[in-house]
This record gives sequence, structure tokens and C-alpha cells, in this order.
Amino acid sequence: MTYTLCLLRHGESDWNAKNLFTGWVDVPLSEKGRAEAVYSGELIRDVGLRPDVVHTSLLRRAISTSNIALDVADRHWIPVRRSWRLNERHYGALQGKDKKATLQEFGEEQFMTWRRSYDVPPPAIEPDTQFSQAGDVRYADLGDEAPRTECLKDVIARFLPYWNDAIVPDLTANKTVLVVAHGNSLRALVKHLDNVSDGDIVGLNIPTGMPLVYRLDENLVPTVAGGEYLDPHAAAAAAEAVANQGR
Ligand code: DG2
Repeated sequence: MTYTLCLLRHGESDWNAKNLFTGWVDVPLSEKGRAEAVYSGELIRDVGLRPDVVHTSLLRRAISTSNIALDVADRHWIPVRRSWRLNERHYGALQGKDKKATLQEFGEEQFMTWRRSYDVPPPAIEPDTQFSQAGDVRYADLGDEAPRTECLKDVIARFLPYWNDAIVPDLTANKTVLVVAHGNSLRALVKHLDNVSDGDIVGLNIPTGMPLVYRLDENLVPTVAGGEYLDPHAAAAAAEAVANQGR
């Protein structure tokens, strides 16, 4: 008896294409990103995976990806739950900045610390600046909990309550669960599932638009460490491209 969990990072966004730090800025999919969403739906359909429920962030690049993929897979009708706890890591004052220019200005070590370190967040964003989410009604209920920057450790802390209270109950009710989220919120999930060390998580990159399927045992431990991409060859190449962003 295993539980089935499918993780999907949204398709390429306009800001992924422009190489800008995005975080909580609510940018749309690029044309390539919409095509990636279609392809992910085809993969899900063709392996006979039938999601019973989908969980997404509150950001349109994840919402649009899930709508497109589920439509292609003929599962557009399944129940949906959305939470800010699945949002991308808040990228603080880096939001809206060019990754290449940031690498050049601050150097490789600082750039990679901000992008991939476990516990060092970028500088916090000022509330009155262009790419701040202060005043965004969808986060009004968060009050002081609303982040102004986050490291991966912070993402894990805010993601885990949603995992335990919303996703695990769906899995243990034997539902096939699709989670459509982001590079770093999915890194948080994979770190938790596979018990990846704080050091090793630095090297893990999640490609856009590539379904990653986990079968979990009764203790929610993956039967195959790292899960299985439905298109492993394309996923490996795309993960490599994510790792090299900014160079
Ligand atoms: C990207 C991740 O998030 O960027 O916020 O810029 O998955 O929502 O496109 P996503 C961003 P990196 O951490 O890979 O630089």
C-alpha cells in the first residue's frame, strides 16, 4: 500500500525568462511556460496518473499551470485548495532584481548564499517599495506573520503546518495528490520528504513544468529516494539550467 504524491513546479514565468528574482511577485507564465504546463498535463495523463485533489500557492504562475495541466489531463474538475504556505520563498529586497547583475555586483559566494543557503535570508524588502506585498489583500490575514524575506529554513517552518494539516490528510485518505508550487517551496517539501541534510539541499534544483512523482509508504517515507520524474531526461537538463541561472 503506497500513497501517491505528484509535485509540479509551475511552467516558466515571464520573470524566469527575464532572469529576475521573483519570490512573491505575482507574474504570469510565459508562452514557453504555458507550453510546459500543457506538456506536464500530457505526461500526467499518459502515465495514467489521476489526481483527486490539487494544492497550489496563491500565485498565478502556479494556479495557471495547474489549470492548464489538469485540463489537458481531463482532471480540470477536481477539488482545489490554495495556500500562501505553498508560495515561493519570499526573496526580500532581491525581488525584481536581475540575477546576472546581482551575481556581478555581489560575487558568486554572496549570490549563491542568497539563492541556495539553508538559513541565510536576503535583506528584507521595504514595505513602500515597488515589489513589496505590503497591502496585498490576499495576505491581509497574515498580519505580522507576513514575511518580508525568507530563507529555505523559514519556508520549511511555514510550509510544514500546511503539509501536516492539509496535504497529509488527503494522502492518508488514499487520494492521489497534486501539489503545484515553486522552485524553493518544492525544495522545502523534498527536503522534508527525503530527509535531505541542510548541506545537501544546496545542490538540489527543481525544473519548471516537470512532474515529479513520489510513492510514499505508510510512514510517508518515499519508496524511491528523490521520487521519479515522468520525463527524467528532460528534467535533468532543465534542473541543470536552473542551477546555472545568472551565469
Ligand atoms: C524563482 C526561483 O522562483 O529562483 O523566485 O526567482 O519557482 O517561483 O520561479 P519560481 C524566483 P531561484 O531560487 O532558482 O533563483
